[in-house]
Amino acid sequence: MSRPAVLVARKVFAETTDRLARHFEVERNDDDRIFTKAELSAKLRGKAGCFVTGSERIDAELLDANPQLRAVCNMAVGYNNIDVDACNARGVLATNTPDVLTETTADFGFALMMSAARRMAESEHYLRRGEWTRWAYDMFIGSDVHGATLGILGMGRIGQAIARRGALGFGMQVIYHNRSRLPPEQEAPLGARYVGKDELLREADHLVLVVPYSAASHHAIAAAELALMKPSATLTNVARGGVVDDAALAAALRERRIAAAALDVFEGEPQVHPDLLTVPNIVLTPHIASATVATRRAMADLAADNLIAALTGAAPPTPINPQVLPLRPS
Ligand code: 8YV
Repeated sequence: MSRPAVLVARKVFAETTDRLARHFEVERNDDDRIFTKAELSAKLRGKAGCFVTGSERIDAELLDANPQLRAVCNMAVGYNNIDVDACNARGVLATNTPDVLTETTADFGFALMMSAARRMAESEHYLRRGEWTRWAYDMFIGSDVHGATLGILGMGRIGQAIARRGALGFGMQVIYHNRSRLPPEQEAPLGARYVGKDELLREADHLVLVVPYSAASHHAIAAAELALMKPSATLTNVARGGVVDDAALAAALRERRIAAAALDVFEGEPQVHPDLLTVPNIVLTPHIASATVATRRAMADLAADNLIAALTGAAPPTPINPQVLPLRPS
């Protein structure tokens, strides 16, 4: 029997593609160029499965052009790049990589929040420009993280891991807003208080966004929301671009309506809204919150585990839509 063919849509660890090659005919993308929609569709011809990242969009048109496709395995926890309804309608399995990146992403989210609060990027740029000629009592004066109120929008796994760092490591009061309230046994160890979104915006000293992107969370933070925040507050986004209205944020930062922001994700990335590049009080990183060697390895391994299981009749470890299982034969 011939082996199923799969596409690995982006360059990943050689160990990952070698492992997949023990099970499948693998087409790789060692140039790591992001395929256009038409190229991706053409590359998927004859493939039973694909290994993708957040950069590849999987939609109804692509699935219809490739009716033989049975599994789409994302190397990311967020899966707004995959039209899950379209997968469900066609019996295509979609998988993601939860859990393995939670602590690493929380570390980075916390680091970004601290950088914004203590003006690390802004002061580093000043130093590099050679402008540091003397000490001054109010030079890059920021706001404390310890003991402050940490506001979390989106209290999933990563939100809770950030809350844990704040509550247990930095003595912060944690408030959060989420679609649903956590059970008391999860709130209690964090001392976390569930609040409405407006209260979250009004009370947080440091607001961290960890909410998945969807039509419902599009521009969840725009001009009206920023207007509710304290002028001394910071905003950190490690969720997805599009959750924040970047133009509105740049205006709020420029006018010092909030103190500072830290963004790892951008609407339309890798493009960055030009206004964000010219405001001083912001830390900008290129979507690297999960980027440690161990975590990226674990994410790649889990995506590969899902693909191997899906196409060999085993149970995929982290399906998004398990209701499509068992998969039809190719
Ligand atoms: C990935 C992420 O690096 O997992 C996610 O949802 O945003 C990041 O960890 C990115 O999506 C690449 O697939």
